Amino acid sequence: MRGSVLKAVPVALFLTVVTVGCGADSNDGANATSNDITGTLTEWAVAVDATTAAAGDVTFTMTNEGTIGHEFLVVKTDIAVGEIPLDGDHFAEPTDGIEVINEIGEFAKGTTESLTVNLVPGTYQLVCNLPDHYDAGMFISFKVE
Ligand SMILES: [Cu+2]
Repeated sequence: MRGSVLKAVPVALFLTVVTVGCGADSNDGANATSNDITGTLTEWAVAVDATTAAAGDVTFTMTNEGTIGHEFLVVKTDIAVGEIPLDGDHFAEPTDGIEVINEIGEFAKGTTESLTVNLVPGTYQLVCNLPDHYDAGMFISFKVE
């Protein structure tokens, strides 16, 4: 009995860290407006150098600076950032209330890919939807004016 309690403690701590680290502050310092955006994907965050764009073509040049593969989705939604309901370990595509505009499919660590999308005004999330990655904090809010 004593042994099983001790084994449970590290698991509980790990879950707490993951929950607290859910990317709430990952857009610090990125309030600029741009239609030519550079960003990174890491475990477990999406970061961009501008979080607002003007309506029209927006190019995202994303580098996977993590240690595993990641993908990059541009999602139009009014759902709060990080709160898209999951179907198991990721959100289903489609899910009510979200529109996946386009995506860069999973790409390897250390590589850079770009994606140009035509965006109308609204609120968006830039996310990775690989299993458990969104839940772990791979999302950031994005706005088009
Ligand atoms: Cu990912």
